[in-house]
Amino acid sequence: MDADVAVIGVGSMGSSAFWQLASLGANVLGFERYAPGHDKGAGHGETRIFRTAYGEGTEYVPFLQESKQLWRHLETETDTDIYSEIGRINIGEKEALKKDISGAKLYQLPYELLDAKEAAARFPQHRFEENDMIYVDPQAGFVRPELAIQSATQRAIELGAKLYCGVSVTAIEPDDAGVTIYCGEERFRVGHVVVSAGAWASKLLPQLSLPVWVERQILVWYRAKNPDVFSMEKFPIFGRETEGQRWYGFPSLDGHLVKVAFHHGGDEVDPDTIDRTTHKEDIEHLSKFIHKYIPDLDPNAVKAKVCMYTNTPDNHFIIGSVSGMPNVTMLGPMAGHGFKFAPIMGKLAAEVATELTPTMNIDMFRPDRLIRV
Ligand code: PYC
Repeated sequence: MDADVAVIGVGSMGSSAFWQLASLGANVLGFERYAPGHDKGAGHGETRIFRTAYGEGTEYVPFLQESKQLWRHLETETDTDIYSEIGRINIGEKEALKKDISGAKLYQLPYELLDAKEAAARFPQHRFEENDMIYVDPQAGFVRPELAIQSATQRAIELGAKLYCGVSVTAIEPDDAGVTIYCGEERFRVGHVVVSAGAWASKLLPQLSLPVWVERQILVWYRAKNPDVFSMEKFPIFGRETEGQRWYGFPSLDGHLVKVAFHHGGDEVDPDTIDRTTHKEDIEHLSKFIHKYIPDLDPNAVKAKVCMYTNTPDNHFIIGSVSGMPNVTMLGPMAGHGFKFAPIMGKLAAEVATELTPTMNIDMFRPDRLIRV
């Protein structure tokens, strides 16, 4: 055996599983086709949203609470500044905010609800519609994804894990006694694998016919005309539903540029052939929103990046073991909203992979709800 456990894909989720497995004392190998914190998958772009109430389902709230603790723990272990709690506003008609509000009530989370007039006085950078309601989540913030991935990976290595970087896993063959990992001509034999390959997960486990699809997403940076009002202190993260589109943005980290993006609405792509160049037509719709709703940003985009969501049919994550494959734990795909949960989901996957009882109930994420072996 080359190791107890191998993590296939040391990215957004895999780097946390790698760290958590090493923390549990497992003999662990990681395989990553690019360098940790690369920009070819779903773990780049400077910022990722962290929220406390959760429109995707109140069931996520306890996972968020654990996740925040673990982000803080990773910061302490690695002496880094990964998570910044600067608050978030969610803008939409009342119906769109219903789940945030019910989650906040259920878990007694602090929040405020503003009408458009009140919000315009507090957040003059935004233009609001008359019917907009604004949910303020003071305990939300953002995570720095590249730093998070690199820190978790580095910490795992310090704890004894071994990383094969720049190595593509071409196939994995699980059997009753363990798993054979193929990297071209080279083979490794391990007791268990955690598959955290994101957009590549279905290619690595073709026998599962995962009903997931990869979506091309564009992150865009706009220049602030008056940078002072887009600072972390004055411009919280925002999420917004406008004209049928969900979009979101962050304050300026460099004192000049503000990152904004649509949530969904991208084309279905193959991760091996995706167009990573951005084009005028990728950006123009968002730029119209910027012009109309955040006019203190110059609507001529300064830069843009491509990233990927790997969507599931019910929009929930895929995490846990697969019936008939006792030595495989799936950690993702994460349906385009997983980064904020990385440390708790990595921890839970590490527990499953080492046959510990998971410290939180992950039934809602079980792979078997979607696949047949
Ligand atoms: O959690 O708001 C979010 C989000 C936006 C894009 C990906 N996740």
